[in-house]
Amino acid sequence: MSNTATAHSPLHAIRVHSHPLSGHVHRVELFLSLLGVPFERVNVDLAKAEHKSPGFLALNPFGQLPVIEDGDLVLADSNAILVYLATTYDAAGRWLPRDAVGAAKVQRWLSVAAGQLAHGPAVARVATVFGRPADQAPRDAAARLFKLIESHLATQAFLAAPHPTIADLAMYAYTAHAPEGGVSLAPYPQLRAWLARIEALPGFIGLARSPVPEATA
Ligand SMILES: N[C@@H](CCC(=O)N[C@@H](CS)C(=O)NCC(=O)O)C(=O)O
Repeated sequence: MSNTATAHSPLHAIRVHSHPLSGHVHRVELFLSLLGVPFERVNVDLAKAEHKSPGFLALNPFGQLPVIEDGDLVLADSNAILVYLATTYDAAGRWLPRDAVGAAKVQRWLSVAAGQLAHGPAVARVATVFGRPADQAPRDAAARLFKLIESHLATQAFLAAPHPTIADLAMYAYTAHAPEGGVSLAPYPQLRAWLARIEALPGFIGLARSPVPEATA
């Protein structure tokens, strides 16, 4: 799919409060890049707890990344931001279909991204990348999720529609980077082919690889 026609472009770059290792931030920056919407990063130092500072809490009382500023709009939560960007800047309505069933199929996977993906692969990765004690439970949860996705992708190229949607973007980074958390993708050829299809989209940008040993088997 080529860069989507935009409903309109913002008059100024969208500000993304960001961290280079965050998969939640990545899905927002990836979508902006695929849409061709200009954005600028404001890096937030999680190690220095800048996300709990009064200034940041004024933007997001939950004290989490990402947050965007688009003119006067301040918006937190990665999946809410994807919905906003699709509704505002994708005139064709392909990234978030407008019909009831199409939109619901996308929402189903946004819920998985905020649920099983966040609690499985993302938790496993955060432990190794940030040097915290690793636990087997999120790795087992990741394997259960990937097995399910593997069979889902046996009959379709993308998660929620015959073409890529924001569901694929929300699910991408913590799946692609699961080996950094000790979860191998080797048993899931359909899943790896789906990752490659996303990586082939014009305007794709990746999440930085972390310098940790990766699971390969
Ligand atoms: N539901 C939120 C979760 C975001 C999230 O967990 N962000 C992490 C960075 S990847 C964060 O800010 N963690 C710091 C904290 O929770 O204190 C979203 O989708 O934006």
